[in-house]
Amino acid sequence: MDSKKGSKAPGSPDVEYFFNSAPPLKGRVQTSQKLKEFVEKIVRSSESGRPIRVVCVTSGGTTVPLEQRCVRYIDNFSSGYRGATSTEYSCFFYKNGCVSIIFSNFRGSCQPYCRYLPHDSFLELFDIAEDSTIKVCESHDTVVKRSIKDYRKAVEEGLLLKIPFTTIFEYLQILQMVATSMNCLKSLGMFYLAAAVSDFYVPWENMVEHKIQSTEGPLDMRLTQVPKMLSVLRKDWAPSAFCISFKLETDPDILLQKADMAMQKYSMHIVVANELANYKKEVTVVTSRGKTKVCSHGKDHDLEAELVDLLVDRHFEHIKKCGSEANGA
Ligand code: PAZ
Repeated sequence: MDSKKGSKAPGSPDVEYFFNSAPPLKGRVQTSQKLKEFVEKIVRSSESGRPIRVVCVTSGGTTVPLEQRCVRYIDNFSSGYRGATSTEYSCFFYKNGCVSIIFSNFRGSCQPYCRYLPHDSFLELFDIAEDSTIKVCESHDTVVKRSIKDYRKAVEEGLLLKIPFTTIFEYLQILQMVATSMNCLKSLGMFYLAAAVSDFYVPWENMVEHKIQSTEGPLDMRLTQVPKMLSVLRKDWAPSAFCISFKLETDPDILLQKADMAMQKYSMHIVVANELANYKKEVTVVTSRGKTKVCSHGKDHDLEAELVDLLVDRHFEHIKKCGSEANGA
């Protein structure tokens, strides 16, 4: 949207422009410190003979603010279920203790270890006992205990670090920080980029400060293309990490072709292709070796179980391959 007269929108997508013109990330110093401590702890464990894999899972949508003092924004449909569920399965398939997850998620989207809790109302979880204390309803007792236990274990053992974002500016600044912190882990790092990231945005300097007024008539918007950060992640931020991106389309006729293109263009190791109409029931794992369909087998079965199992195997192969390359094999 060209609402600030005289300011120049960049003619082409540009990574440097994006980062230089983005509003500073709130809490950058604290986030960077937390990341540093998290990764250092992992490196220490790896040095003492217990190689730990680190998976950065991105999850949920991103918003594109339309005003600097944001009242309105562009959003998307992503619930964060895939990222949250995959986080839990990753802990399972790598075997607890052998993987740490950096879970970067859209604020308010699904969280790991919460998927068995009721979605409708938080208040339905609780009852007031006769002595006026609050207790969990008997019907939810088992799932609540299990969620608390699994979640606390993951956090206390340093296996889960959550870094939330809301806007596209925050998402990409955080991804850059996480990726550069994980670079030292080389092939032990994996990126599982399930977040639905906006392809278009309004550069901060072109954005009006105050709420857009309807009295000014119809709204003409010009959105700039978000630079393709996947290439930067692969080439500069964490070149040895194992990278999986997701591709969502609504038109089944172009889905696999777009996934192939994404794999080649951004040098992804794997692209997981899914179609909006059935993304909870079926995905296609696209690799240079071919395509594999992964399906859900019913209402109570998450396809993420098979998906993560397959991806963990591929990550181990990648680690092995990088190890033999480093040893000149
Ligand atoms: O978050 P969710 O479980 O509702 O949806 C997951 C998904 C469809 C956003 C994910 O599988 C995906 O395809 N992410 C990438 C979307 C894209 O930018 O193409």
